[in-house]
Amino acid sequence: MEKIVSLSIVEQYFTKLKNHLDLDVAIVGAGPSGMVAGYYLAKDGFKTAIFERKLAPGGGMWGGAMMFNEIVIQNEAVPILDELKINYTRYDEHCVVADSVHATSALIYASTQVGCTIFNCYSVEDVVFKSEKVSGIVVNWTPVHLQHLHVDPLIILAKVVLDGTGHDCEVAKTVARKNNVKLYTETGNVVGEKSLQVEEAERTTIENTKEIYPGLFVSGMAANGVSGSFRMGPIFGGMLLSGKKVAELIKKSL
Ligand code: 48F
Repeated sequence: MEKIVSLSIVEQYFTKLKNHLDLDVAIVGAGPSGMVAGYYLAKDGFKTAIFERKLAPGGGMWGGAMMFNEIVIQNEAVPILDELKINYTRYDEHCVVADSVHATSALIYASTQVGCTIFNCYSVEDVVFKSEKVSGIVVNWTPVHLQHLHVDPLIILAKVVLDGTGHDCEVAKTVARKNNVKLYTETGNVVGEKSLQVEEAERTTIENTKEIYPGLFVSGMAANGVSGSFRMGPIFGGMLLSGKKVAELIKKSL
């Protein structure tokens, strides 16, 4: 039995990894926008995987506001909650509130249930850059980064890469910095996030969700950071709508 425990895990894991070395869509970051995008892409049959640095997927959604574990979602995004069977309570005519632990775990369940694989403990440290196009990601174990070990990474090819890394816009920054290219932003670079302004930020999150370089899309707070818009705090409708929008844009591009 001892051997079966180890062998079954090793064989199954490497089968899974082998099946995901060449993807339609590689999503960087399992925050709400990345997981919603993963849900809508995988549901329609696109080979999609999310690579998440941390042990637990979920990004900034678990903690609610200051660890009061409730989140606000405005009406426009409620159909996504309904589709993903996420429970909520109506607060007023504009918005509902949801338990953030329930909502986050529901997003993890819904996206993986339709076939989007999440690889946790993976840090994306670079992209594959071929023929002036983002064509995949370069990954390593998060503990390798934490320990500053000099260990070479692995490569995952993808027709499209989605930067869902949140406030840090890590993939977009790397692409601009390392390849001397101009992103489709006002400055040609990552503009950087502004301070808090809820309504404006919720609106621009969706507006800024787009392809910012051939093969590279952005969603969620990464979209706002790249285009220089505001943050919004513990309101999540924009994140969910951004994930849905980017999935639609990516489907059209493939
Ligand atoms: O920040 P995050 O939750 O992304 P999001 O979808 O949602 C933002 C909200 O949570 C919140 C907000 C809403 O009001 O402002 O902040 O934009 O999740 C981003 C995920 O990406 C992972 C990170 O650990 C987090 O789980 N991540 C970041 N950089 C990397 C990464 C990387 N280089 N490789 C892998 N994962």
